[in-house]
Formats: sequence, C-alpha cells, structure tokens
Amino acid sequence: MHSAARILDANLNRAREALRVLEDIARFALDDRELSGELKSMRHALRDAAALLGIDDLELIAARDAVHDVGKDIKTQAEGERESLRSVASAAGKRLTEALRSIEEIAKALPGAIRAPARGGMNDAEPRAAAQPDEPAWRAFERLRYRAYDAEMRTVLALGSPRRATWKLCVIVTKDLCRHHSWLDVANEAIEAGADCIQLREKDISDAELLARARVLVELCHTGGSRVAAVINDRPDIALLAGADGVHLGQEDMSVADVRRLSGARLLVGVSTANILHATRALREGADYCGVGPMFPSTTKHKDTIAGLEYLKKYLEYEPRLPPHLAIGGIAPGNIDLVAKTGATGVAVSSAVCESMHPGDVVRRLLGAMTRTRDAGPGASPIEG
Ligand code: TZP
Ligand code: MG
Repeated sequence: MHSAARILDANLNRAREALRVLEDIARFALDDRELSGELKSMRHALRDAAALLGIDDLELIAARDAVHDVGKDIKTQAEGERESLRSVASAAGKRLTEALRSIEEIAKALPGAIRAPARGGMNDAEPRAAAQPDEPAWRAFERLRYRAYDAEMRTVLALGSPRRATWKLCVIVTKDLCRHHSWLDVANEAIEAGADCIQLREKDISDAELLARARVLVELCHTGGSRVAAVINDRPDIALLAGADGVHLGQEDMSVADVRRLSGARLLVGVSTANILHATRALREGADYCGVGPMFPSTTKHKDTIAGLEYLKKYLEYEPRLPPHLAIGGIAPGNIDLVAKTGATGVAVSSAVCESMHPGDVVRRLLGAMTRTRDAGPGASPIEG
C-alpha cells in the first residue's frame, strides 16, 4: 500500500504541475479563455478523481520520500531542451498523459479504491467533473487522460508551427487583373523571373473552379528546379485539397487556430495585419508570416486607412519576435525602393505584375530593387533620409 501511495502521490503532483503549465500557456500566452477554462476544470476533475482512490491526502503525503528517490538524479539532456513555448507545451502534455496513465494502472489494483456516488456528480458545479455515477476510480483517470490528449493537441496547435515562411517576392494572381495574359501565364512568367511565392486570390469563382486552378498552380510551383511556394487566399480547405504550401487569411477570415485544427502543420498560415495589435495577435496564434500593410493606396483592395511605411518600420523593430513579413499594398517598381529602404526583405505585389504587358520584367525590376537595397546595406536605409 505504501509503495502504491508513493507512486500515486508522485503522479498526482506530476499531473497537477503539467496542467498548471498548460493552463498558464493557454491563459497568458494564447489568451484563450475557453482552453484555459478547460484546463482549470481538468485540475479540479483531477482532485475529484483522486478522492476516489480511497487514500486520504495525509496518507499520500506521508508516503512521499523525495530525499531517497533513486530516480531524482537520473537526468536526460532532452528535459533541459525547450526551444520554444510550443515544446514546453508539448512536454507538459506528454508528462500529463503519462502521469494519468500511471495513476490509472495503479488504481486498477487498489483495494481501497471506491466507485463514484451513484447519484449526482462529484462536484455539481462542474458539468464535466471527473467521475460518472458509479464508475470505478481508474475510469475517471482514463477519461481525464482522453481530455488531456485533446487539451495538449489544442494548446500545441494554437502555438503554431515552428516554421517561418520567408519569401522575397510573393506575386498575388487574380484572373480579372490579368489584362494581357492568362492568369497561368502571369504566374509562369513570375516564377521564371524569380518570384518565390505565388498566391492565388479569387473572390468570385465557384469552389470547383478555384480548386481546379489551385491544383494547376501547385503543379506549376512544385515542378522545375527551384520549388516555389503556392499559397491560397482565404480557403484552407482548397489549400489542403490542392496540396498547396499555405493559406492566407485576412482579419475577417477564420482564425489561425481554426486553420490549425483543420490542417495541423500541413499548411503555412499567413495573416494580413494593419497594425501592431493585429501583428501580436497573429504571433500569439502562431502565424508563419504576416502581410504588413497597406504600404500605399491599392486599387486591388481599397482601404480607408493606409498603414504605410511607418507601420512597416514599427513592425520591423519588433522582428524577429514577430513572424516574417511581406510588405503589401500598392507596391510597384516606382515605389519599391522606399519599401526596401525601410528594411523590408519580403514584399507581396498584385496589380503591378498582373496588369502589366510584361509581368516577368516587372518581377525582375522588383527583385532588382530589393537586392540593390540589401547589398547597399543598412547605412543607405532611413526613409526620412
Ligand atoms: N491586402 C492588403 S493590400 C492588398 C491586399 C490583398 C492588395 C495588394 O495588391 P496590390 O495590387 O499590389 O496593391
Ligand atoms: Mg480573406
């Protein structure tokens, strides 16, 4: 009995601590009220389930002997390695489910373990409390373990993928803007001229047509020597079906967290931002890159407010904490120097490329300006200068 109590004490502590780590991340890093509420409710459910073990708190703590714990000096390198909040959450999730599994197995062999009361929950204030009426203690821990798998998945996915999408020039292709060529020819010329990302942005075509175009674009981007990223505007479902690299979301589209729920780590997720509040929210949600703009008035997408070079400058001050940027909005060969001199290393351009008679030439001019400014170094940079 003593050794069972000792194992239970250690694992109840492990589980409680891991829940607290996840809850703090959900509450303070993700600002996710629902998820932090679920983790808090799990902490309470853990306490209720522990009451079914038939061992009181005093007996549990009396079984504790940390000083003579033969395992306490056995260390692995991995336990000190947490390169991001995501790996902290992932480690806490694993610790939680392991601890619950250990308690569950020991509880099956506990002579004093009791069944939950036949009527009424363990805690009527919590509809999702630990135990169902009349279930044995180990079942309550099993159900908690399944809740833990889900909470771990939600927390880790909300923290985003560790990838950072850095592109120099993303050409946004919309068929109706392509006056002189087909949308596919524009995309093709842009790739041949050196664009490293093509975004398909269509608002008024059928889903079937959008999916068909997305598949053609992905094929174009992924064949040939240098792999170019294919991104679909607005639609993670289409992006997934077409095998695209990413999806781009506006402020009115679904959240990054919801895209992660659909796609896991399969899609890069970009978010349009017009101010630092948008940007920090995108960071918290785990965006892989941010559109930053509009830099200038754009005929492609009208905005009442122009975030301008000042916003880009501010964004760049916060990088590299923020996701990589793509400056966007009204950028063309005639003004890209201003954007590049402010420090942008990535831009997204639509009408200047799509509407041109010579889309490839425009792409080369845009890339030339970016490279010239980069090679000139930071000394040549200030916008005020
Ligand atoms: N989001 C902010 S500005 C913009 C979008 C989609 C339009 C970019 O297109 P253009 O033609 O390069 O201004
Ligand atoms: Mg959108």
